Amino acid sequence: MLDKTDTEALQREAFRRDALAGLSKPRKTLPARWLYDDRGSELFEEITKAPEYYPTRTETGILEDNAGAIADLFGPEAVILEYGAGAGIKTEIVLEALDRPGLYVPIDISGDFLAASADRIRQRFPDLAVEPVTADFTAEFDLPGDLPEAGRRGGFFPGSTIGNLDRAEALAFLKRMRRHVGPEGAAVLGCDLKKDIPTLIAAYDDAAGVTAAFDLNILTRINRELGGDVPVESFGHEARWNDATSAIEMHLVAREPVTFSVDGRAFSMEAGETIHTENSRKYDVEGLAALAEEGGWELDRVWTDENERFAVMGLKV
Ligand code: AVJ
Repeated sequence: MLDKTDTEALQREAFRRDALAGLSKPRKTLPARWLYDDRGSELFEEITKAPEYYPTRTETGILEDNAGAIADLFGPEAVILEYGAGAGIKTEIVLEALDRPGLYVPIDISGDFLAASADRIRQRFPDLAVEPVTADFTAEFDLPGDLPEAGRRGGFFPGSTIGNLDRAEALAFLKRMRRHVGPEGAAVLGCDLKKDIPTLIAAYDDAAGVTAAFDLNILTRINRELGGDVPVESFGHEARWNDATSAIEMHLVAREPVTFSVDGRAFSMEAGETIHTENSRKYDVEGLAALAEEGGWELDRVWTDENERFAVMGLKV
């Protein structure tokens, strides 16, 4: 087992590699996963409460309204595998509705975060067995070898996290989850839907500036963790719609010419040049169902809200 200091050192090294590589590209990028340090996770929590950011409250409403049907899909004594363990209230809604759940397996790359959410679930459901797995679910990893055999295995992937993956990654993920749940398995997948562009842009550039602070925080993190001197005040946040990839993109825009260094390497940007920090792909139900089918799944049910902003899909093998 790696201890906490080792894990932190490895993470920092990976961040350094990703940051230097991304900033060296002709079109600068930083992988979205690095947005989520402690401050970034806190700011994301705040985003979910912003009036413009409809996905979290819409998905929560859909899960509440259909918890019984979701529990039926998973069946009695289910073993629930949750990919990314930060969904909090959404997880509780599903676990609460299940008929004698067999085991809850939260999977997350951040060990600290995982331990904290596993503890919260144990307190809330004292009779439920919980077995956290520290892993990057976008890569191959092993499930615990001793999963109970009685019930069905069910994947739970809420939050439209699938939107952060490109097509190939999303397909690989769907296939991996399919292998994990085995021949009798099921899954519940939450996904934000394509809609009018102003609604999407507002959701990723809220008036109170929380999303801007979330995006800019990655620069502060570079300065703190990688010995950078990026002039954070010289950057602004922008949300853009990319029609070709059907994605909202977050960009950090240099408002003026800037030069800075990170880990001793010098970088410069012209006014208006950007660092692309996140993709949030939007699907329509047909497109996502087709992708799921290619990944080895059959669409069982689709639950949505009255405005069809967000979809929760029930999948079966
Ligand atoms: C957590 C990745 C689903 O894409 O909507 C929210 C992240 N970024 N506002 C999303 C996010 C800016 C969020 N996901």
